[in-house]
Amino acid sequence: MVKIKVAILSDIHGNCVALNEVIKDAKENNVDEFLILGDLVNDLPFGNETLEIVKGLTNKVLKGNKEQYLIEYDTEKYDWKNIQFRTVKFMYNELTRENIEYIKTLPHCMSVKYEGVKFLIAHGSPESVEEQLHQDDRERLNHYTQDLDADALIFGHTHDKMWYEYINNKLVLNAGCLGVSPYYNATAEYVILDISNGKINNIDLRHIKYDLEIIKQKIIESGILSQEKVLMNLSFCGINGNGIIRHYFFKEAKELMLERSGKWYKDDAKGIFTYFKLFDDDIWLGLAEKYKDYFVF
Ligand SMILES: [Mn+2]
Repeated sequence: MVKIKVAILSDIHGNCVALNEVIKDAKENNVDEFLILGDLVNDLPFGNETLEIVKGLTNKVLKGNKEQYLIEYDTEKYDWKNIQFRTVKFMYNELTRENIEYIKTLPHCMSVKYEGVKFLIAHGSPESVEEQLHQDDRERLNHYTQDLDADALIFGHTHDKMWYEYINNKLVLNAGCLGVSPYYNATAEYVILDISNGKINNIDLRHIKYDLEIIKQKIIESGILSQEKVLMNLSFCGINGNGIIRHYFFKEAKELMLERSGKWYKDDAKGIFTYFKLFDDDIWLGLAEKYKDYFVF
């Protein structure tokens, strides 16, 4: 009987420090194969470093919405003035041409099969790189599993804690968030599946510690802080246990936009505004002032 161990890594978000710790743990656990579910780059500024690791690990890699921003920016060169968009521009300028071309080749979902078990993997959902599937979205989860031509549907994107259950006899697994999980201090989430004889025999939801101080120094050295500090601070809140601050910030920004304009987000940006949700600069900076005690940069 052949046994295989498959590691599922989702939402790295440029956290190459966490990624290296996860790979080390996976190898110690005799993982044979890696699946990587998108949002490889963006929020943390270590894009090329992260992509080099990813490319060396596997070719079973999906794009996420964060890659989609860069792909569309490369095609359209939007002239967005918003402060909020500066981190995407920074990443676009940081990435090598080879890496921009690489992310353009990535699919948003993929079928894979190991030892007779068929998986459909996606970043958001099988239909969209941006759709969020939470565990309480019963109607959508039923929709995606009732005629699913696979034994398992696996995705990430929501940054919910890892979860799984069987729906319509299919395994539905959210692989959590490796790079910026908002629920823990400096802890990466990923999943190892044990597969043999046409069955998934074990689902191991793993939590791996990494060194926050190394990331902090790397952020300072990256130069991103001279371009934009607010999103960087919010991302850091997302990894140092203050994820709730990031949550409040975006919730309040949406409410202030709604009050002002009748819409949650600015809608004058072209193309990727459907993915990339923009707020007015004064709302963005006002909230940064409000939450500055939680910001480290
Ligand atoms: Mn995403």
